[in-house]
Amino acid sequence: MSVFPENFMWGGAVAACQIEGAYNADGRGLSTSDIHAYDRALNRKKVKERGGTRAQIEKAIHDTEGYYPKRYGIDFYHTYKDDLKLLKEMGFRAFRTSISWSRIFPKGDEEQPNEKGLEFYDSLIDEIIANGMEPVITMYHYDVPLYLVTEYGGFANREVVDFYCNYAKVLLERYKGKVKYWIVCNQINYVPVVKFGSLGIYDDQTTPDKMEELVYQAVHNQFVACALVKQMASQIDPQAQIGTMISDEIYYPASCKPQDIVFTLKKNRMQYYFTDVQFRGAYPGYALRYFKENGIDLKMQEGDAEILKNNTMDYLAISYYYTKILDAEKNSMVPFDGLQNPYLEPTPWDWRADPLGFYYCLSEYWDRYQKPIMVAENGFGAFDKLEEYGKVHDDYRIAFLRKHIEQMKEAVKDGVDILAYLSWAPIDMVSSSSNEMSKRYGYIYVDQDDLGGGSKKRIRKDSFYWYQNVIRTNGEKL
Ligand code: BGP
Repeated sequence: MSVFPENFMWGGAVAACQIEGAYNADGRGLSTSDIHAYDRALNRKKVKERGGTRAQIEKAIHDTEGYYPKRYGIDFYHTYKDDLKLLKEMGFRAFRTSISWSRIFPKGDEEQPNEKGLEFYDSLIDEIIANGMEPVITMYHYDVPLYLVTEYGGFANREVVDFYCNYAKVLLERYKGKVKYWIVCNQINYVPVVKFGSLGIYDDQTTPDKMEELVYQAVHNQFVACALVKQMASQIDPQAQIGTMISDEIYYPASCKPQDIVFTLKKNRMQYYFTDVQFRGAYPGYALRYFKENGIDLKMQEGDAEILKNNTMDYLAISYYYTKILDAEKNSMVPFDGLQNPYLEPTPWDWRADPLGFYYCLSEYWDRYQKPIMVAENGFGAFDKLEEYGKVHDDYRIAFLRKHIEQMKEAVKDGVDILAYLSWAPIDMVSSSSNEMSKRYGYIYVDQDDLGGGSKKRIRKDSFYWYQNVIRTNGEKL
């Protein structure tokens, strides 16, 4: 008998902006994901920074010199039927992807959606279901329509909440009865870092001393937007499950010094802040104090508190990759400022893999909210080698995933309600942070290089057969 329930959703997760390509097909508008380029002039050594100033963004829109990997992805827009067949071959029970907001509303502020864009997702979602998988759909994943950024200033502008809700309404109505699991926003707690990709805030939108306030204002607007989506979903499709998503960023104290312990507690709370608001329905006292002491004055509209209170999320989606440690003397309260844990092995990108930390975080989130948890991402980015005889021996990836699934099993034994394990990413595609193809996560190798060259052929790695067996045995044979 398996520890996992019969209906446990084994599968994988991807994002539109890293996989689809076809950035200008069928009326799609540009989004925040489309302007991170390799600088050809610098011999592809440097990846241009995410976002930038307004002038840099305008320049990127018209640039013909750089290579923009996320505009091309792995061309999933045209290959999804064959790619999904490979996932079916592994026995996938669920598949998470996102909808590209600017395919549906190319500029973001139109009243009517782009029918051509919707038709693509009609077909993609039908195909996911026809291949025996439950679709898990992220409403947007680091790809705000660029026009909403340059013309409105992204989520910092309350008007964008209306545009987002209009977009979400179209999705909920169109996919009612087909999509049960929605994720309102990718990694909502990560927005202070990806403020451009996720919130649509650019570098010179305000003065540096006011940036933190602007970001938290945009986060507030996003909380309201998510709660309004929940409210709409209960009316449009009562079966729909609306989840929020965080990237696990729980820290360990670097020592047992009480100063480190309390500093870590405070910093972890500023991570829990996102889920505390979205599951408990109100701003926690520690966050209000932090805002007050740091000169952050949030503009809340009348009725916001009520909306947040009455529309908390149904489930928690998490991504989990690594843990970090904190030293009260060396670190600050700035988000994601931590140290590498000397007890853990570095991965090729110096993310410290920590399977026990996975058990720790699943337990923490379950203990805190008692809401179902969906593992929406977990995976190992590596430089894979395609052998001359057409094989990829990725035993390191198998070892990583095995150890993490073992720890997830421990949490299930404790009674943690885990809905799904969706590993990141079942097929190689453009990496989110580095913009490279060479940071690979897949069970399926894609023969494509950082500048888009290669045969694009799909090749089953060793991990493909391993994961197939994991699913076949419902997690018993690791
Ligand atoms: C998460 C993102 C994904 C993703 C993954 C791996 O934060 O939600 O989009 O790609 O991290 O990150 P990377 O591709 O930078 O290695």
